[in-house]
Amino acid sequence: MNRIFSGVQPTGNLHLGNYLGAIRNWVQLQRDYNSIFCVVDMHAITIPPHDPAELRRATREVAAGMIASGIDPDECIIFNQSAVPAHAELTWIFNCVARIGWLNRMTQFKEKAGKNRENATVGLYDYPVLMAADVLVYKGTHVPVGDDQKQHLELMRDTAQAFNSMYGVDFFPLPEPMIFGAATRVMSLRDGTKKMSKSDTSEYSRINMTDEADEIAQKIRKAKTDPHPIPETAEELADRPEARNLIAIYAALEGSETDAVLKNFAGKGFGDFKKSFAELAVETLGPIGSEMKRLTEDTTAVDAVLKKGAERAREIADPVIREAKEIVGFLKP
Ligand code: AQP
Repeated sequence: MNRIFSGVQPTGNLHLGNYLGAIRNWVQLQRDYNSIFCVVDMHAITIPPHDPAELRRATREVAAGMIASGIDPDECIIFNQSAVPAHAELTWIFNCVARIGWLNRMTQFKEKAGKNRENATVGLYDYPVLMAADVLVYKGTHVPVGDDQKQHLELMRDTAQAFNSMYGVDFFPLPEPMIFGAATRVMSLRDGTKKMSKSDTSEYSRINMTDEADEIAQKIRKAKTDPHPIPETAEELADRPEARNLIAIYAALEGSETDAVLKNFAGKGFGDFKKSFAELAVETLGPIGSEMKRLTEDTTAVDAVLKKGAERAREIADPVIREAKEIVGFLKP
């Protein structure tokens, strides 16, 4: 059976983009794939400063978000990355395979490092190599991600191929990205050209999965739009990024297409649309948010899922890293 691996960073509150672009798709995939879902806490420390207590809170919250959204911890593996040392070990081997030129092309590094690149951590620069190790240490074949991660997937495939050819083996698979539907890139509610992100300083830029109904409604009411009514065709949304984003999110929440939403609302103003939008968002996220809160009040259940998940993950990763080390020529300990 094919194996999927995907992860979420515990870098803040889970939001609608993480849900529509990633977690909701994983819930569908778990039936057909051997599935590993990871809270990537090692990735989360690549941008300082960070607060250790907040990292622990967010790690549990992400795991709770996966469980509350419908990922079954008995069927799938849910664990936190730092609990499986093989991720770090394979990263070092891959650091000696991947090329600086490849990493220099990564747009996410450029965006996240900002203008003061000299001050970025080595970890942030090396992020895509750790991500390659995350998937390949399980010989993952498919990686469901948002469309922002396509470039990292290319680097992962290049690294696997370079390792195989460097050592004359056919050891690592070349993982395929899986990118889904209308909301592959949910944009900020304040700026339709920026992706919705946990680290955006504006709370009004995103809807968190644990937001209460009145917070969701308020954020949607305040979401940036334009003065024009809702058009009849998707082409007319081309130069209206905020309008396009809200319609796309609505379609994703409803499980329909942009055209169907436009048909329903064409000619109306955004005031009416936002009321229906808020109802739909509360209906979808409300029960998930409540369950997440219940699961994080007493952390025993989430901690038990992560512990069991890490044990199962190590059972798969340990033989792979052992063999990779032998291929490289490291003596057996
Ligand atoms: N806005 C988004 N639209 C669609 N998918 C998204 N994802 C994240 N933001 C959006 C998808 O969620 C999964 C987990 O992402 P992540 O937390 O590991 O990293 P990220 O993409 O860097 O997410 P954030 O929210 O922007 O976090 P920060 O602010 O910490 O960088 C991935 O599959 C991602 O594609």
